Amino acid sequence: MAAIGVVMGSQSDWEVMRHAADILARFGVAHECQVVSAHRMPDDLFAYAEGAQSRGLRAIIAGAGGAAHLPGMLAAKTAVPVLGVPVPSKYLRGEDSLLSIVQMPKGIPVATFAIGEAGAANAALFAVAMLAAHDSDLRDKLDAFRAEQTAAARAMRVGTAA
Ligand code: RP5
Repeated sequence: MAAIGVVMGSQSDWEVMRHAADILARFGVAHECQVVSAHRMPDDLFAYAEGAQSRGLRAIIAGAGGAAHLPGMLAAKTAVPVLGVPVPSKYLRGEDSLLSIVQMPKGIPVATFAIGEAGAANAALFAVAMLAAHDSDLRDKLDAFRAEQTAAARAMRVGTAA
């Protein structure tokens, strides 16, 4: 049973959203990935949101570009936390996506992440952290992941040694 749903408005979003799936796979978190277009599949969007809680989803990572209403509409239809990922768009480079997702009116929150692959990966890391609050194995894996990053950063060298 999937704990995290990864949804996106189009197949063209996958290049970005696969970074969320990669992180979830790395942490061994059961997840599902699918296209649920808000404006082309509104009935599917409602069905997905309405079934999220009963199917055991603990969070939904939703990526979309342009007038990106997918995360907000999902959040409007389910109390399962929605993590929004602004996908870079063709003409406005994702600033439209970001503003569409982040500017939710008061009352229906969407946690919004950075534009593009960093946002997708961080949304997944955030979901892992949420699950890790009640899962010590996952917390250990998250600590190890961060320790690895710290070691890699400490090993960075620039310029020429004197
Ligand atoms: C949005 O429109 C999708 O999330 C995607 O980012 C964008 C373009 O979709 P396609 O025209 O590539 O299907 O709904």
